Amino acid sequence: MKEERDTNKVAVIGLGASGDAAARLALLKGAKVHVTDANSEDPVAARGTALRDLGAEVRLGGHDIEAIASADTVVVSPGIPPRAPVLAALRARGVAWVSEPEFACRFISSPLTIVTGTNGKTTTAALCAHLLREAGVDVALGGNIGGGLGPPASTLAATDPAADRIVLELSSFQLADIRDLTPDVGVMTNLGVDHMDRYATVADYHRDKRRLFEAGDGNTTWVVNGDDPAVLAMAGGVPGTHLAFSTETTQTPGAFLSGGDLMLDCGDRDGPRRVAASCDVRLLGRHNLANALAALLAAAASGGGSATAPAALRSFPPLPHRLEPVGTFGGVLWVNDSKATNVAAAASALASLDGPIVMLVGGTDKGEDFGGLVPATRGRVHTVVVYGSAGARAGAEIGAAVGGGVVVRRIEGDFEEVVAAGRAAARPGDTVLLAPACSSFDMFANYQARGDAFRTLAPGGGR
Ligand code: UMA
Repeated sequence: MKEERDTNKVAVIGLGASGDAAARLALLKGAKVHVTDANSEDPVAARGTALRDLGAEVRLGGHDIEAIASADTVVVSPGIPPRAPVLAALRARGVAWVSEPEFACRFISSPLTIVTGTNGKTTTAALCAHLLREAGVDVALGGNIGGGLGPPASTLAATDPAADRIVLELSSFQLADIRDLTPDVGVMTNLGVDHMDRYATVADYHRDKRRLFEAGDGNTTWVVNGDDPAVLAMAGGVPGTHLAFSTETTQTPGAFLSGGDLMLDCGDRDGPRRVAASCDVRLLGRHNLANALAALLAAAASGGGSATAPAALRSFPPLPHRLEPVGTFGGVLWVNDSKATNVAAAASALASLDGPIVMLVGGTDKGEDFGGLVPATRGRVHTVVVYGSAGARAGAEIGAAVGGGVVVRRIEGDFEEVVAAGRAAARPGDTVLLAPACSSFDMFANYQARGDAFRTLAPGGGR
């Protein structure tokens, strides 16, 4: 039997940053809004009170399936996994839902540059927006990016006047439930393994990433990683214009390195041209050269000229929690890469730094094989401090794969003890690198809080 739906009602499930923004957008557009969260504590409670004052119906501490199912549009927060009971109940009733950026984009008419990928998507999206801004384009940045770097897509959709171009970072969780959202420019930075606590298989995770390519049309320009066979396989045969970036080979049309130069060839009559020098990129590591090439291509495809690129690259600082140099204390450099929440990202961080390194690895176990870190440790890392709920498994897998020559030290105490163990192992000239390869939720609210704690504890003075 078909449900009776209220065509002017929007239900929003989850009252985090994205649910809050979606509910505000729906209210602004004159919809009746039902907002619900399984949690009823602050900050969810405070958001609920504010939305109630704006006219929303708010249900906290559980979900009212009838109230959700009676809405014409159901918006689901990205942190709610598909197997959550609320979604299982909706599925059983034949009720479909959309992700928050999909809902937002129904109210955005500006062209969209969408950036996704396993790693590097925040840096690429933020740098692309910066390059466009410095080239004089009126651009807004948001989406998954969070961390104070940009708002949810719904906040951008509620902004009047709208920017001429919107750059959105989207996660696989958000891409899973898009429907009509169409990228003008779509960027895939790379495809690796992540979120194995949410997906049964890597193929399931990649299936959600593939939604980006399914969302485009013949007018979409694709910017893809020419060094990543999984990306190339996924993008192959997709309608639209294809540009690739590479740090390994000469990619045309696309972006590549030549000597110390960053080269661009957008497939136009100009052919390959030098746009900047590698040393204009202030970010550490070869993977950030790849991100810079991706951002340059995406900015060019989004209407940004390249004349301002060298100065724009030079004025783009390291982002917080992404290979962020915290300082040198007692001759030891401390580097915060708290955003390295999977093995591939942590291995990239390691490969970007010269040894000797003391590495801090641990947090919530996402089910990845920590042995994947080992090739990048060779010749660089002398001590790995493992901790948190993944600590025992990380220690065993790294220890087994690395053999002798590297000390693996397990800390069962709090994060202050972890940092103290890092300090004790480091000698002047060393780097202490926080690249946890895990999410943070066993000890912290999120990776930002973990990075902030590392920054605070790094100078010492405590234990
Ligand atoms: N909840 C329910 N019912 C359930 C389960 C959960 O109501 O059955 C509630 C929770 O109590 C919580 C809310 O749903 O209040 C879930 O919120 P959320 O986890 O979706 O968090 P938001 O604050 O909306 O943040 C999300 C993104 N978080 C995740 O995808 C986990 C943020 O990305 C993003 O910045 C924000 O939307 C705006 O778009 C962060 C992230 O870590 C940065 N992303 C992951 C990553 O980059 O690896 C994907």
